Amino acid sequence: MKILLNYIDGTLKPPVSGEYLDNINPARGEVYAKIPDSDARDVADAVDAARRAFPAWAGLPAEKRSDFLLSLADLVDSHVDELALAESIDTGKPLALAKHMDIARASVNLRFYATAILHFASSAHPMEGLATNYTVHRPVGVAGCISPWNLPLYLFTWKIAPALAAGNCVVAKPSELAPMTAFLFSELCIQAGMPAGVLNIVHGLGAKAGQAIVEHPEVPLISFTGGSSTGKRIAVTAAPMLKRLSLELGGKNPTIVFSDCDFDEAVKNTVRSSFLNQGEICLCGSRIFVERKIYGKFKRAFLQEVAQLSIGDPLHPDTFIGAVISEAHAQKVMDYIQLAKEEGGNILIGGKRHLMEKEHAGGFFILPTVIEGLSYDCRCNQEEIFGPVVSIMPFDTMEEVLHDANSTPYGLAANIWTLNVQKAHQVAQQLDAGIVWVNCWLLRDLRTPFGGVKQSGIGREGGFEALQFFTESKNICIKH
Ligand code: TXE
Repeated sequence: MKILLNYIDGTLKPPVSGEYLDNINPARGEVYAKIPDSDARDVADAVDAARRAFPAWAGLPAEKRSDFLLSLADLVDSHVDELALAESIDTGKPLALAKHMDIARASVNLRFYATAILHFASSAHPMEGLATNYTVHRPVGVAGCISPWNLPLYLFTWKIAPALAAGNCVVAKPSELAPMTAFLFSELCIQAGMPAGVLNIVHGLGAKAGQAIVEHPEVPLISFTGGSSTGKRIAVTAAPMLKRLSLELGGKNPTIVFSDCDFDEAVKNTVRSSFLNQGEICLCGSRIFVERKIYGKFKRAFLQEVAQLSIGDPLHPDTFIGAVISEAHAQKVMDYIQLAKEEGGNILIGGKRHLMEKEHAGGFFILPTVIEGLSYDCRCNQEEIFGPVVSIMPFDTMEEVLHDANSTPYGLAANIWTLNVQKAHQVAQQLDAGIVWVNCWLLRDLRTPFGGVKQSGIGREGGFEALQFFTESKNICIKH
């Protein structure tokens, strides 16, 4: 059985406690690896190492830091098959998705920030005849980066790449539910000759290792992606120390289908935006509002496509829906399906666990589920389920759909389907969301701001926004 280690001060180390946690393969429901049950002592070692490494790393020319990140990207590319297999086994997601989305994107994240830092220039503000101001962006110190289980290496690199490119050293904690690719990444860091202490990876529980990172007084900024309730806890812990926070939290995203859409495209993409990665993406649409004129037709076509989705062994090349992350999460999703029935919902398809045989008999599979008849304000339409479950509802007017779409405490992403440009602009402008896709979904340009409004988070990642988050701006004013 594989035993993972922490990556601290350039070397792989067991946890100080000597204790390990089980790492479970969700498609089999079996323990297949052990991960360090780290605590505040491991975090303290990691922070010390990061602090020691900081002056030299921050003092390197940006080109040098860029070179390190580019070599890491090359190593991710040359290990894509191994990393994708590890990601699939660790999370239950389809292998093909892990390869083409997760690992491909991890490499792109590293390359993007390796090159973005070369263009992150200082600005000058001359005061005619009096003085000149110039503003420099300095790295902050030790950044804490805490990432979730749904897109493990993808979101891990999305945080550490800008942090490192900007000249910070990092103490990172991947999710205890999906730690494997971060561990493999630490081996790649050693191979790439990353200077000791620049990146430190501490494995373990959120409430113990994660909390210790947030509590550590020498970690002045925290970048977190995960559940909204965890985000709030982090904010409470960080507030008395006035730490800088970037919180990317949950979503309950609306998909709005107008009758003047490209029908086939809308159906095909709504299936994808509902069920990709088992619906375990914060950007997935989970409330589908369809204009009443085409509601019946859309529902039939949508259900027909959903019925054809292949669910099962994540390693099989044709699988579209794999296992959800854990038994506890599967139970949470099933509890919401039960609640939906109590709230008056009618299960149009799915609604059950998908039972498999042999080595997958203990796996955490849930059939893609579509629910009709729920009111816009019931709990199933307001709370994040984060699984292969969507609710479909008819609407009559733009005012009505805007009201219902904006009714949740969340505001991460939204999806609009219409060929009427004017309508697309009107609706997009009025939706409470940080990201709106019109006639597409998950089309990402990494230069654009990424993040949510309301309970979906604080701050923006992506592009120069992330580099700004990971740096302090200092203005220097020189009198002529
Ligand atoms: O996430 P957690 P969980 C949502 C989704 C899901 C729910 C809970 O609805 O059902 O959150 O999932 C670390 N201090 N999303 O419990 O706990 C933890 O170890 C510091 C949405 O798995 O938020 C992990 O590394 N860190 C989402 C990370 O936080 C702490 C992605 C995320 O775990 C901590 C995942 C603490 N006190 C879940 N407690 C998205 N928006 O993409 C936990 N952690």
